[in-house]
Formats: sequence, C-alpha cells, structure tokens
Amino acid sequence: MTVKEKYFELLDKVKEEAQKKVSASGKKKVYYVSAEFLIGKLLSNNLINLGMFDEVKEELEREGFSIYDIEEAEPEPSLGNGGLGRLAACFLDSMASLGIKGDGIGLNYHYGLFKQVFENNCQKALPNPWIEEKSWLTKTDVVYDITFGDIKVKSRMYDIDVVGYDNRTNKLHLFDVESVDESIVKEDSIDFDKKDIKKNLTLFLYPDDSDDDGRLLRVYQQYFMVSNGARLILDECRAAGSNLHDLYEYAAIQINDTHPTMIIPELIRLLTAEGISMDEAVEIVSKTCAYTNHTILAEALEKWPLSFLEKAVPQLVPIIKELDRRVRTAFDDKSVYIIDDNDRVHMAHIDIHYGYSVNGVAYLHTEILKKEELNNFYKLYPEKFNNKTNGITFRRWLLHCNEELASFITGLIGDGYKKDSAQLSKLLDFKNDENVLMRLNEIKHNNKVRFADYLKKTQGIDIDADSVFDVQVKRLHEYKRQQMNALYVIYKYLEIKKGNKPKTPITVIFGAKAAPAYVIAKDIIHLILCLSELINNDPEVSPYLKVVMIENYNVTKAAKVIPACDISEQISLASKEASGTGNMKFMLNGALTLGTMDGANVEIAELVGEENIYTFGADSNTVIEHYKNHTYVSKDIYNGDELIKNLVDFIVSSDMIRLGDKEMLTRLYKELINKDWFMTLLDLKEYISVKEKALADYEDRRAWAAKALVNIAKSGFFSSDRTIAEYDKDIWKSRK
Ligand code: 26W
Repeated sequence: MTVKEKYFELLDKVKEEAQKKVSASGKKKVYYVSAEFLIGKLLSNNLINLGMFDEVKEELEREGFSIYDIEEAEPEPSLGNGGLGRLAACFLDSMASLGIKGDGIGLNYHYGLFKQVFENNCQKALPNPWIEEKSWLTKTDVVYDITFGDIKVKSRMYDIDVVGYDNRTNKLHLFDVESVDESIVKEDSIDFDKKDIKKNLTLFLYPDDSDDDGRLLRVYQQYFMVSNGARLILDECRAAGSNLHDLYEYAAIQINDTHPTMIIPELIRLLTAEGISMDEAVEIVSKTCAYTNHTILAEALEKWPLSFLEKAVPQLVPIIKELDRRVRTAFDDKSVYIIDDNDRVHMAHIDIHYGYSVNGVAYLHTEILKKEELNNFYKLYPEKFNNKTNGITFRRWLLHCNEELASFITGLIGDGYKKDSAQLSKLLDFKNDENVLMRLNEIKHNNKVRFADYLKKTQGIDIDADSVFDVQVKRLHEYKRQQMNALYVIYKYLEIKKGNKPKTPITVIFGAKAAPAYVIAKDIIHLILCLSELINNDPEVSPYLKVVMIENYNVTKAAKVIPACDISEQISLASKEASGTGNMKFMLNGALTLGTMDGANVEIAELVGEENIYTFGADSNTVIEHYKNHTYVSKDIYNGDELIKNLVDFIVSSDMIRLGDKEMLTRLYKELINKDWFMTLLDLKEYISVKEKALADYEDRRAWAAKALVNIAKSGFFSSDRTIAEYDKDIWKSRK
C-alpha cells in the first residue's frame, strides 16, 4: 500500500470517528460566516482532537509507515489568505472543543489563494489545487438556486468536519457552484475570464481586483456566500422550531470582517418574503448579527459602487436603500450614512447600524476603533463596542507542531494545560531551574535542526542550526514593514564587510505571499531574494549572515518554522496591525518578540514584562498624529541621516542592480524616499539598535532561556479557547 493510499484509508477512518461526535445538543447555534478559513492540513489535527494520534502513529510504525510521511501526502486546502482566515479556523476548533454548537459558513475555492513560486528572484502565482478524488469534503444534498441580476446558478453545500478536542464535532459548510469550470484558468497562471461568473465563482479566493471585473467578481462571490448561508440558517432554524420571529433565539451570526455583510439585507429580504414586516425583519436581524472588524486599513473597509450591486444583486438594492433611509432619518451626521455622496455603499456601516455587537481583535485595536476610525459610530452606539483579543488553538500550534516541547511541559506541570491553558503559568516555578532552562534550549535547538532539514529537503537551502533564527513570516504588506527588516539586513551586510562580525551567526528567515495586484509588495519580495543571493554568495559575509525566504509560506510551513524561531519579528507601524496572531504562536513556542507596541504585542509586553520582550518604535498615538498633521516626510529623514541614506541607496547599488531587476529595485527605492506611507525610516535606527541588543543578549543562553520560559508560561491568555469563551459569554450567549 502506498503512502497516498494509506492517507486515504486514514481519512475515511477519521471521518467515521468524527461523525460519532456530531451532536445536536444546544438550542442556539453560532454561524461564523467568513470569506476565508485557513484550515491547514487536518489529518493529524483531527487525530489529536480525537485522542487517537499516539495510537495511530504507533500502529502506522508497526505497518512500516511514518505519520509524518502521510502528513506530506495530504494536500493543504488553501481556503484562506492570512490572519483573518487562520483566526476563523482556530475559532472553529475552539467552538467544537468547548462544546459550543457552532458551524462555519464559507466558499469552496478550488484553487484557493494561489501557490507562490520564486522565479528570477520574483514571486510567480500559480493555482493551488487541493481537491483530490478523496478529500475532507463531504458532498451533501443541500442545494440552492442563487439568483443574481443577470444570471442564475445552482449551488451545492460541501461539509468539512470540525473535530473538537475531546468534545463534539461541528461542521464547516463550504458552498460551491455546480457550473464551476477549472479549465478556464490559463495554463501556468492564475488568469481566467473574470466575467464568466457561472464558471469562475468558486475558483479563487480574492481574485485580482485591480479592475472592475475583478471587483465585481468579489461582489458575486460575497452574495453567493451569504445567500447560501442565509438559506441554510433559516432552514436549520425552522427545522429546530423557530417561527422566524424568534430567529435570534436559535441563531447568532458572526460576520467576519465586511466580506459577509450582505447577509444582513439578504436575511431581511428572505424574512419579508415570508410576510414579516420590514420593521420587524430589521429588528430580528439586528438581534441576530454581530460584526468583527479586523483592520483599520482603508483599502480593507469595503465600499462597493451602488452600480455594482445594481448589476449583481438588484434584489438587495431597495433594501439597502431602505436601511440607508432609516439611518438618514435617525442621524444627521453624513459620515455614518450607508450610501455616500458618490453612491458607494459602505459595508461596515451596515454591520454597525444593523448588528448588535462590534468587536475589535486586540485591546489597542478596539481602542483605536472607538477613539479614531469608528468614533462617529462609537458616539451613537457605545454599548455595541467591545474587544475580543484574538487567540490561537494550542492543539495545532503547540501539541502538533512542537511535540517535544509539549511533552516536556506535560512532564513538568501535567497535561491540564491542554484544556486550561492558564495552567501554563505553573512553568514560572522553574524560572531558575538550570536543568529546565538547558532542556528548553536543547528542544529549541532540535526544532532548529528539524527546520534546517526541512528547508534543505524542500528548497535545497543550507542553514546553520547553531545560528540565531530571526524570523519574519506573515503576509507581505508595507505596514508589516518587511522592507525595514531588509534594510537591517543591508546594515548587517555592510557592517560585516567592514569587519564587524557578529559573535553568533545570524539567519534571517522571511516567509510571505504578496497579493498579485500589490506591486510594491512584490518589489519587496524581489529585494529580499536579491539580498539573499548577494549575501549567500559572498564568502566574506555568508559565514556570519544568511537570508532565506520560505517559498509558498502556508500553514504547513508555519508549523515547521515557528517552533524553530529564536527572535519573532513583529515590526508593524504602530496602529496598523489590528492584532497579529503569529506573534502569539511564536511566544507559545519559546521565541522572544522583537516588535513595536502594536496589536496584541501590547498585551504580550504587559504579560511578560519589559525585560522579556524587545520593543521599539513610535507608538500609535505618535503615528496617528503624524498622519493627522502630515508631519512625517521620509525624504527629510533620508536626506538628514548618513546611515539611513547609505542603507536606502544600497537598494539601487551596482551590486544589487547587477543581480536584480532595475525597474523593480528603483521603484521601491523611490517609494521609500518619496512616500513611505508606513513610516519605515521613522523607526529604522531604533529597530537596528534594539535588534543588536537582542542579538547581544542571545549570547547569554541561560538568561535567554529564562526569558523564553516566561513567554511560554504567560502565553495561556492567547488560547482561542479563552477568546471563544469571551465571544460566547459576551456576544453569542449560546449556552445560557
Ligand atoms: C484583499 C482584501 C482583504 C482585505 C482585508 C482581505 C482580507 C482582509 C482582512 C481584513 C485582513 C486581515 O486578515 N486582517 C488581519 O486579521 C487578523 C485576525 O484578526 C489580525 O490578527 C491581523 O492583525 C489583521 O491584519
């Protein structure tokens, strides 16, 4: 039997076991509606949650198989993009693990986000097929006719089991369109006819939106998701005994960012079609829907031209206009209207006016929403605003990805922490225990060796497990400032060329996908890959500094690199990272954070104390003031500081131009000097000095281990079990 056949056999067995834990208990059901669910591979995760992992692992060994080879045979579903999608996956795990009756609702993308390959030191995007003849998808007989302005399509629901940790099995409902046609995707690319909705509706997540066809396709996708979702919810609630007037006693709908917003007018449309008055329908829906905001970036707060909606979903337009009319009647502040003076529909405004809860995803983010970005709404509905600091599932991000650390922790404090993550704080008792600290370092080293082997096997790259692993893995965005880290690399390269060698060699590890339409992000990837080639081929430098970029960074690769990390780079411009969740994964796995006081970094710093984290950079108030007063001018900093000028100029030095693409490097160079919207140069010097301090501190391996121990001990707060318990207590109330 081949490894693949063994995988398929296990897949069937796990589905069977998971099915036994499906439960109908609970009156109110939570529906988590999201454009993305970055669920990752599921075999080992499900085996752990079913309590079967160890026995299956041993059974396979007896049969001559390794569970890790079988994991390799499993394709990773690429149903998500980044933080918001991975958060949704963690939330589904925690709902099932806490026994909450809660299902996910999303789309069954055939090619998901995209597969990243590096070609000539540039990102190339390819389809990411994941659906094989057998997969975690179970076809159901739930089908709906979905009507758009110009076309009708047939949908079908596919289910993926969401296996709770020693608890119930819930479902992730993914809707597909029966007429989808993978063959319309052009060979060796992710291009396809964006007008052919019947065939393309569920091909890609976030298809290129650099033109109207791409943007319109997003509207079609969003409506397809929410129309199916609304029908399913009403069908299930009626089947559970609801007369629809009491819908909010049977369902709590969490709207994950603005992508599912149209579920509000769609539900109102369906309820009024049942003879319920508009007034009552609005009231029912407003008591059923809650909204999570994941970003203050303007480009993410979706505003659709009314003309798009009139073309794609004309049946919703009268309802949206009515909802807007009610707002205009009630308030005279035009900044809160749903439809603005340019006939654009502000989706978040619908969520806030017609949902009963608005939550941010970390303390600082929610404060910024209340005081700045959504202050006009906070004044109207203070009682709706609440914070729910994000979390991560410790099943995947410790028990599975870092078995050696997990069993070491169990040996020290028992395994109560697996269900009650706060118990990790018992580790503080060992803060001065020499043996524990040395063992922690040994586990970290073993994980670094494992990752080095993985990188050699997958990308043919050699890295030194005795070097410091400085890791920045996340989506590529200028606000996350991978470009600032690249400028540090240039600094270090020039220092070493001058003879200033680091005591311990440094390996800077990047992993990031850039949205295909995001040109500057792809230029930053190009800079990193060129620096990697220049440095790794320079015999004077490569013994002391190495730069690598993980190709096609995804959940599987995250699980390999996170346990191996020493320094976790979380260097976003303060106020821009709503929360971050990678920061929590690194903390849980014993890395130290080097970061700005942004997102959940603020709560990490509070928990571990300033001596166990490296923070730097302008704070969010300073940054917000710069934007307000237009007082940040990168050119002034560039012209006013010799060091910074040299680092930035290096981007277009002859060495780099020889290696790279002149147009791309020059464009990035000019961007930094003339725009630098995310203030890279503002924090650069402080970043360099704090990073040098962290690297110097690394020399005292015992002291470093003690800091790592405190981080692990204090990471319990960031379990998504805690987050979901808060959502249920404060927002869903599904278990009252
Ligand atoms: C491409 C269109 C688009 C725009 C915005 C896609 C996805 C978004 C999301 C709002 C971006 C996102 O994933 N936000 C991240 O959400 C995480 C979970 O709450 C947070 O931890 C991150 O800080 C936030 O950037």
